[in-house]
Amino acid sequence: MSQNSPAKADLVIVANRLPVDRVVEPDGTVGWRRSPGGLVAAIEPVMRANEGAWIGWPGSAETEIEPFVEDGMSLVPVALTAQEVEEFYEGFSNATLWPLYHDVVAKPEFHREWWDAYVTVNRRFAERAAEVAADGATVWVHDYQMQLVPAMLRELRPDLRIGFFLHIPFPPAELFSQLPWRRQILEGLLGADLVGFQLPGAAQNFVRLVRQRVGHKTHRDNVYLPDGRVVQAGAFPISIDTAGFEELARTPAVVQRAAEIRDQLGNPRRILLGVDRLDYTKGIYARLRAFGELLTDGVIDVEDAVFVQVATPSRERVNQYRVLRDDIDRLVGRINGDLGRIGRPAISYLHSSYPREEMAALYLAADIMMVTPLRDGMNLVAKEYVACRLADDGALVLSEFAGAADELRQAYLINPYDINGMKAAMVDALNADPKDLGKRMRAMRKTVAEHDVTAWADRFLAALNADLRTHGKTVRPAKRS
Ligand code: GDG
Repeated sequence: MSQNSPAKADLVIVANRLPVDRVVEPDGTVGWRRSPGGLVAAIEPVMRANEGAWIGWPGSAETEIEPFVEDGMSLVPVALTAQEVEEFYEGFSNATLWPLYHDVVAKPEFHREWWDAYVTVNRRFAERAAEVAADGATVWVHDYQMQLVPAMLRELRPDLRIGFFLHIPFPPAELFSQLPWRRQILEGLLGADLVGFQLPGAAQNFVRLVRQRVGHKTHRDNVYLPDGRVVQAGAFPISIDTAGFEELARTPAVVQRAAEIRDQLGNPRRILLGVDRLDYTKGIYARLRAFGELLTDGVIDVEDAVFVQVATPSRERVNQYRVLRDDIDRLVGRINGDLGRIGRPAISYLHSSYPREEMAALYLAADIMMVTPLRDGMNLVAKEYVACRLADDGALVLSEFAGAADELRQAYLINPYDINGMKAAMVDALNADPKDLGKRMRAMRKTVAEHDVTAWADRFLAALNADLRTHGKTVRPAKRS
């Protein structure tokens, strides 16, 4: 290990990305900025309480960076070559696993050299974690890019407590079984003591596959390995930094910006909003089509309602994402060309990413939030919208195929494949009685207030350490402010 190696950590986070982005200042100096997102916010307090370390890729190829401390967090970069970025990240992670785990809504590609790169990179992460973890430490591995790390790490360090959490769906056996390396992935995950999923159904899919494909004994959510070890599966639905979003939504500058946005859009009676990474799982195409048809049918008028779609650039080097971008560009162009008027485009389409404050202002400005994924592990945007609606107004149209639909039962739930059903729900939401909207929103706001991201992290870590309470080392809970 290098001289700059961090002190051994009692809590180690392993994730594809470090929680910081590299920034080059105007004067040429290079620094780091904490990346936006709930995961960092949730994990940071537990990291501080346990002098934790975070292992991840810094985000650019071919950069060897020594471990460093940023904003009080000990960060341990893992380098990837340009070829590994292509084969491990863009290839196996995002063109094989991502579509396979999302109901095969795009065709997964299977390439043996991508798999080899996945194995190599997972081993590098596992080795780094083995070096950094203190005796008996807890290691929390995140997401689909890292599914082999638990078993590789256990082999190197049997003393560790290892947890794994999958942020995306875990598919049913019928789909997962397409994967040529299905058994290796299952065995990789079984290296963990606790394997967490967003929903109970995903945990059941996993346990059933382990029984069928690996042949271990299982009972309910437990897997019994021949060596006597028990692996527990379970559902841990992730959430957001609810208080943080409420605070943003109360900030005068954000409130003022929301009014400004409405004004700049020409003060339409209704604003519909979509906010997504530009991803084919998010159902952006179908929702814009539904809106376009409502205009064509004369049910709504462009003078009356506008659709704002923020599509954050994502995975732009992966072919399916390029195709999607062209499809959406064309659809937006056609709808605006056919149905817009001077100064009144039907859809305000923004292919760009924005600061958190602007996101909160958009949530505040929108009367109807459209979250219509074809499949989504959770979908945090739905929860963020709800958290920002301090006045208990606004409507959430939500796909029943988003994990969030399990908790946000009072949303207008839709099947994103059923365009007529989606149109009907949009009309219902547009014409709803404010009292009814208030009742729905209050109930949903209560849910996200009670189940925030800190509660999620605490619950996962408590379950991971449950049987250590009496013998062994446990992770200290975060100090609450
Ligand atoms: C994966 C799973 C699961 C988006 N654009 C901007 C921006 N965002 C933020 C949103 C939200 C997050 O990114 C997106 O989270 P989602 O949950 O909606 O979707 P994925 O990126 O696909 O996340 C998903 C999640 O992991 C957590 O487990 O819920 O199912 O697919 O927080 O606000 N934030 C800023 N500017 C943008 O332009 N600041």
